[in-house]
Amino acid sequence: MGNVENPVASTSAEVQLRQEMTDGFQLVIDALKLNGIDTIYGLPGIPITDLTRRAQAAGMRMLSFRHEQNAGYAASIAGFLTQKPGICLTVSAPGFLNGLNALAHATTNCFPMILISGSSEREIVDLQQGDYEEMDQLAIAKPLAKAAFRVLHAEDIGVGIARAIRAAVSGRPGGVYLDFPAKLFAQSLDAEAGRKSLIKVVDPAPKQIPGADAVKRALDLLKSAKKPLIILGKGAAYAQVDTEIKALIEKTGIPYLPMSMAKGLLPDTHELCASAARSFVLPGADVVMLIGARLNWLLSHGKGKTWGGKDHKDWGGQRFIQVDISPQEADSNVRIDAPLVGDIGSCVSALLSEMGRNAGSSWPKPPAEWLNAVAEKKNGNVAKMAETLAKNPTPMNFHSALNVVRDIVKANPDAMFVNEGANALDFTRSIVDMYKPRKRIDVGTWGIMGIGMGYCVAAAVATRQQVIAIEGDSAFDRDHLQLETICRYNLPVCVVIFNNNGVYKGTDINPTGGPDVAPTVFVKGARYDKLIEAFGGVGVNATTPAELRKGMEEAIRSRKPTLINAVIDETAGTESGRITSLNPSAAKKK
Ligand SMILES: Cc1ncc(C[n+]2csc(CCOP(=O)(O)OP(=O)(O)O)c2C)c(N)n1
Ligand SMILES: [Mg+2]
Repeated sequence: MGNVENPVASTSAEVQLRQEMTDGFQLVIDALKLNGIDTIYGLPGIPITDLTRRAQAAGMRMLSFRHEQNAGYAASIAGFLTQKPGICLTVSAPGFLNGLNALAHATTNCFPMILISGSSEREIVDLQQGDYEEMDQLAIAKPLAKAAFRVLHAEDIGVGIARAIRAAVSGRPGGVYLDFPAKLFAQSLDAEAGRKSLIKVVDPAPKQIPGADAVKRALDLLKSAKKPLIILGKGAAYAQVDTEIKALIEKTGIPYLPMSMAKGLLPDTHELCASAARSFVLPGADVVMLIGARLNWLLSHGKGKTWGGKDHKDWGGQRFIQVDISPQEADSNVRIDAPLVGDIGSCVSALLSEMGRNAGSSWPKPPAEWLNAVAEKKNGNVAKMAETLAKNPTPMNFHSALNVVRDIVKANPDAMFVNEGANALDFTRSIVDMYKPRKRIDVGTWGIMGIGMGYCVAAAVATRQQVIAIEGDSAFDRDHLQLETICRYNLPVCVVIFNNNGVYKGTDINPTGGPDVAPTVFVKGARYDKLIEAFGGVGVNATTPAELRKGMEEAIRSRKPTLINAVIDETAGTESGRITSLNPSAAKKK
């Protein structure tokens, strides 16, 4: 073997042979690239360090985070924004567990994401012999994922990744777990056999066409309505059929409510947008068409006082049409009179073409009485809000700060907008209008804190737009070190911390009079702006709307990583923001 004269040099035949080999690392990279996946969010370590290096060397964008949970959130929202599974890559056991939170979040929110984790040796794990980072990760991931797979042989990597992609994006999207034991990466394989084992997934999210009878049933019900309402959910935003949805709203002339992440699907300033009259249209409507929106807690389960019911279990008088990709969604909370099952694009197109066929261009507009009542309520509320926003109290409060944010977003409608907190979330959602689809990304189905900085990174990377984040000082809790990630990649992110000295408010006191502060209270007057300065970013302390405006305008002009510590009146918030009623002790207090 080898060259007799020089044992280190190889014969050309050997070089040839080596060039024709591939390995597990390479096949993972090749399989992802073959399927148009060019970005990985993760954190290196045994056994995936070389995978991160080689992915970068192969031209993929490899974004290293300071915590897997944030990388996972980034991957999940990248999936939402791009309709391709976002990839999160972690090490075994503890890294995997850190990523798992985001995997469950992706599944709950119907975001396509794949968590790829390295794992320890099967035979040792299965005999529980105490391997390095030993854990049966596949078993743990399964209940939290839409699907979970393990690959043991390099020649199965192509199939494993193809299955993961299909599971993540087809039907109702979700989080998928892929378990890659350490030994897999080092396995070598004939390069040609490796190439042939890869799968370029054909039609990963096939259209699902609704039945003609279901379309007709839905339209008959809609036409019978005297007080119709359409609710757009984030599923409608995910579908990327913005023109068709706009056409449906405008052709029917029906007032609509966008759920939080559907804001901007049509501009929030659209005359049919009923956001400012939410508490009037929900109990008032007689027929409600849900498009990619579930009747979960965010819509009070379709019943109770919100919907005109007598108590929390009582149904209102509404009849529902539900457009959803999952046949199991209908009747989950109340009766659905007209389920329309299919992908949102196919369903909305089918509705439009059936409307056109039967009614020509003259689909009957809803009764003027309903439209006028909605408009009156909305205009009244908008005028009231304008008065509140025009005030300039000292110290700055949520409203006077958001008056600035509102102007900045209006002037920069393409900017991505990230939002988390309690009051910092609820006030922002209702005050800051969005003008374009999929710009607003937030706490989602769980109302989860800690998504912010991961979302900022992914939004900047996936869209290349300026990112603005409005963060409660507590919501920002889990995120501090990702400021380093943002600075390291020099991303155009402007984080604004609404600093009210705590969770909901900064005013609670310890009833015992002891030295510990109350559990919801933080260090008074903390300077979050100093955190980003540690990593070379721009820090701004803003105590007035004018300072906030200047800081945000400068951040957007410079595209430099910026953190603005917006000092907010610590008495201004309410317990749990808008969802005080879900809080058992708060409900008792009064
Ligand atoms: C992971 C997680 N932990 C805890 C909570 C409970 N929670 C809801 S809002 C919130 C923080 C609210 O405070 P802040 O972000 O400062 O907003 P503010 O109301 O003060 O503006 C917390 C801890 C949560 N939703 N998610
Ligand atoms: Mg706070």
